[in-house]
Amino acid sequence: MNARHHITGLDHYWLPFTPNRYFNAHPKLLVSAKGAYYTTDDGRELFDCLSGLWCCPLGHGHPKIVEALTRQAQTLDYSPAFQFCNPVTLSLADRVAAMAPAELTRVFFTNSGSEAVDTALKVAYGFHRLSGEASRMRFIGRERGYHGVGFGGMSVGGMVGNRKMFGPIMIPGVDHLPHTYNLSQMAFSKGQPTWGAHLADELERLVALHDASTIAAVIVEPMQGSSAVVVPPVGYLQKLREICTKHGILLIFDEVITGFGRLGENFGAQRFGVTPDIITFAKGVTNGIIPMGGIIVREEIYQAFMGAGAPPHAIELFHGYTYSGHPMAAAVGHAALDILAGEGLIQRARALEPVLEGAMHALKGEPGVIDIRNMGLAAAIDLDPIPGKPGLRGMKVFERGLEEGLLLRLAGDSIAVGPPFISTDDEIVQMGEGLRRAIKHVMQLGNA
Ligand code: PXG
Ligand code: PLP
Repeated sequence: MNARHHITGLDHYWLPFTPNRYFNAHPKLLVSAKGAYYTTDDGRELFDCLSGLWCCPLGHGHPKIVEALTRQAQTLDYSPAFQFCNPVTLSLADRVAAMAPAELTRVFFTNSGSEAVDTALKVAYGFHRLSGEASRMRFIGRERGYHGVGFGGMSVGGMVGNRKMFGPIMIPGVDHLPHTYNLSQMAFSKGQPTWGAHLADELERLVALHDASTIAAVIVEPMQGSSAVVVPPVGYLQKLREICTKHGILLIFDEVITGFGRLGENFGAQRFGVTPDIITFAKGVTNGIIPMGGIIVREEIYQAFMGAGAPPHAIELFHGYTYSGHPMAAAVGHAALDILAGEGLIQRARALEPVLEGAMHALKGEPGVIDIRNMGLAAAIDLDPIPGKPGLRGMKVFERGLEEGLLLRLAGDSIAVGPPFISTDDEIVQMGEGLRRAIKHVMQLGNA
């Protein structure tokens, strides 16, 4: 991708989570998308290996979504989020709650995963405060966790790069569980590793250190996505649930990636058989087409706010966004959930899981491949880093992937994939083989 004299805007745009100087030297523009493919400005087709940024499982340009957008724009394009609601948003809350475990009944909408996480943390803290336990102010996150980039989400997050510049402005009182990844115990595991459930006992240690009376909530991704697909050990989430229940600590599952079918069930909660107190979601709820996120909470949590003794005309939760429950997003949400159900795409994701597992684990033994892991329609490959140049090998494979017609996701020297649920078996096998060729090519270059 070169000869980009026609590109304008490079002098003014600041890209998120991107090496901007590298991008300006090697700009990459996507100009259209249809189904599971993007088209670049120089006319190449790229298979959408990560479903956008994990958010477009139903593919691009679905006529039902286009139709829903058009209809909603003509009917009610915006309605104030405070003091008013609209039928589309109300009924979407019904549908989202119906997909969640039965105990989780109330939906609060946001516009992103980051906002969903900050909302969940505020609700968890407020719940305890209203329940007479205002000393529960701490949050426990986990190493390698990603919970977005708001102040709360950044603070409970555990990816060092996202934290180190901002140490002094983290929210106070946060501690972290150890991550569950251990190469020597779980290299090349398929699905859930059998080693590691005991790492949940570290929560008991944190409770002993801080005292349960100071801890509001534990927040984890049921399967870590951003730090390159870290699958929870068998029994680990069950243990976290037991320890939280025992100590009156709320358990928040951040399901921004795992929600809406990525693990072959509505939510990770159902795939793992563990019910949290709060679920955060975003991305797939609208197939990524209009931003939307939110939280789903247990009825008791909602009722704690409603029953707090304030007069009935008083606001119970001083929190919300101009675009909470935006009708355009809600209309797309309905269309996305119609497609998910009508086309049987969660079952399809489940059926594709062994295909993806086979395609990715077939790369075991390629030079430079040090681990492969997968669950649902998510997988990652770790590459042996070039000594002294972390991330460079991954970057080269990512670039070579473009030559192979693959839009891969780069996380340091890991490559993550999360293909659309509409992928064919063959597309997934071909993705694996294209990745193999990209890795072979880069390994032949050596450490230069
Ligand atoms: N929580 C989780 C678990 C996430 O995965 C967020 C919160 C934040 O959502 P927003 O909508 O504010 O970005 C996320 C987002 C990747 C990748 O390549 C992952 C995310 C975003 C962009 C890229 O893994 N996760
Ligand atoms: N900043 C200012 C000055 C505002 O008026 C508002 C909302 O009214 C916000 C920030 C928050 O914006 P949003 O509700 O889109 O999150």
